[in-house]
Formats: sequence, structure tokens, C-alpha cells
Amino acid sequence: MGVIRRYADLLPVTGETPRITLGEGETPLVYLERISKDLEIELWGKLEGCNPSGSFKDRGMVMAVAKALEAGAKAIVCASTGNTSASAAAYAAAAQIPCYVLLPAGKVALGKLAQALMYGAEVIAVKGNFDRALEMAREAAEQKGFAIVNSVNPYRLWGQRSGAWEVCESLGSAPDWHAIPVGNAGNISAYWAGYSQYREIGKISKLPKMMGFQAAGAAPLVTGKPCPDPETVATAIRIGNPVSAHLAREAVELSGGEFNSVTDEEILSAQYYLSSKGGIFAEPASCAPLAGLVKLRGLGRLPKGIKAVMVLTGNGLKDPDTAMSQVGRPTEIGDSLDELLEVMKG
Ligand code: AN7
Repeated sequence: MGVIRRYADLLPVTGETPRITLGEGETPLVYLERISKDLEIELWGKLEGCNPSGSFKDRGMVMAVAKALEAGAKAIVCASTGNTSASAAAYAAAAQIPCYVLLPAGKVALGKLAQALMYGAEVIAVKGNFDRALEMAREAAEQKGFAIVNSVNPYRLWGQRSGAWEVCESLGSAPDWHAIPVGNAGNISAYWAGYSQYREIGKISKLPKMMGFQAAGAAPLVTGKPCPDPETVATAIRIGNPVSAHLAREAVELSGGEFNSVTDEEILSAQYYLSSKGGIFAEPASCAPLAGLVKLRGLGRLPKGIKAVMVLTGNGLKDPDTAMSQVGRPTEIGDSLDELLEVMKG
């Protein structure tokens, strides 16, 4: 059905808004039994990697592209750490509208780069970081009269509210904690707006604490100031000057939540933990919340028994290089059964 049709009543769509979709939304909310036991909480994972381009970006991109088409835009533009570009390129292909994506050169996970190229976007590698690429994309979009589809585009955050609505529908209420990775700070703001809207219309009665997790090398919302040289293995959130910082701060303050940071080592260890103990392969950035929950538990700051939702924002398959750098290699054998049986002894 897709996000626009499903939530037309709650979104700023008109009769003229094209009901485009690639089947985004309605992603599984999975109870993580073993990890819940380990952490002594009730932990749910929202599998946003199940979206058509493999990340949560599709929820907002479908709205941004539909609205660009409604307004008669000739092309769409974005800067991206990878997932926004994959999503923009996919919806642009579906709508047959030109798409320009600016990527920080050499800092985008392989799968995401492959996606943007396969979907037929014009992919431009900028010798600079994401924050600079976004400035350039905004300026170019303005000069050319193209639609910018980064989360500075308000329709992106509107569409991304649908993630919160689905969580409430699945659980019958909001969770106690909503744990989410924070890069450009759009998604945490969108979830907060989604939960708040659901409370206003009486669908839920209480709001969750918004717990935002950043990578230690790119943690402007934790330190309180922009980070001029962001660096982290979680390239999706390698962002030093988040455009939605003000909205994210408001969400955290009003909800009584907090921002926290986790090291690359903690992120990678959470990624393997989630894969090997939960059966869910999420990309490194998506594992920052789990790393954060583990960290808070270590500090004695994870309340026992709470219901927590973490947004697993992107599919692990997008970044095979980082995964392979952590794990062993396959056990090689010849083509004899004896060798196979020998391996299976262990
Ligand atoms: C997997 O694609 O910013 O805080 O350009 O890809 O809303 O930015 C991606 C961000 C978390 C952070 N997890 O969300 C981009 C981009 C994954 C992501 C985030 C991103 P925001």
C-alpha cells in the first residue's frame, strides 16, 4: 500500500499528490528475546532495513518525491552519507525524474554506492565531508530550481513520522524508551513528532523518552558543539553539524530523554551481538542504540523491565566491508566428505 496511501489522512497530501510507492513502510517490529533477557528489559527492534531501498529513508523520500512531482520539479538533489542517496535514486527511477546525489568521496559503504549507481542517478563524489556536500547541494538546488530531498525538506520528516505510528499500532502504546541513532538528526525529530501527533489525536496516552545515540567521533549533540572533522566506522552517521539539531534537542528535552555517544568498538561489538544473538544483520550506524543500551546497563542506568524500541535504521548488507573486517573467513576444505565430517566434529 505504501506510506502515502496508508496515512493520507495524517499527512499533508492533497488530491493532486501522486500516490507513488515502492512498498515502503509496514516493517516488522521484532521482539528480541535473548537480548531482552541479557539486558533485563523488553527490547523490540524496528526492522527498517526491510524497506525497499534497505533503510528508513524510504518513508520520507516517498513523500519528498511525491511533493516534488506535485510541484512540477524538474530534478531532485541530495547530499548523503549513503542511504538518502540510495533512497532518492530509487524513487527518482520509479518516477522517472533526474536525480543528482553528492557523496563524501571514499566514505560511503559499498552497497549504498552500488544502489545509487544502479538506480541510474548522477552520482557525484565530493572531496569533502557530508556537511560540506549538503551545503553545496542546497545551494545548487536553489540556483537550478531543483527539489532538495534531504531532511531540510519538511516532507521527509512528515513521511518518517509513519515509523512512530507503526510502532504504536504494533505495541498498542508508545514504548518507555525510544532508542535511535542520530546523524543529521532528522529521524529522531520525525519519530518525536509522530508520537506527539498520535498523542494529540488520542491514539496513545503517554510519550516515550527519546534516547539518541551518536558515534563518539561524530557526536555534536553530545558535546554541544559542531564537530569539524567527524570520523566513525558507522559512515551513515559521520555527520558533524546536524541540520535538525534544534528539533532533536527539543525532542530529547521535552521527553526527558538524552543524547549519548558510543565508540566505534562498542558499535561493532553491538553489531555482532545483534547478528549472532538476535539473527538481525543491521548496518553499523543502526547498532549505535544497542551499543548505547549495553553501555547504560554497564553504568547501572538502564531501568529494569522497561519496554524499549530501537530503530534498526539500515540493512547490514549495505556495508559488507565493515562486516568482513570483523569476522573470520570460511573454513576451506577439499571436496571429500571425510574433510567435511572432520569440520563438523567441533
Ligand atoms: C542507517 O543517508 O544522513 O539522524 O545521508 O543512514 O535522521 O540523519 C543517513 C543517516 C541512522 C541517521 N542510520 O539518521 C544519509 C544520512 C542510518 C542512516 C542515520 C542515517 P538522521
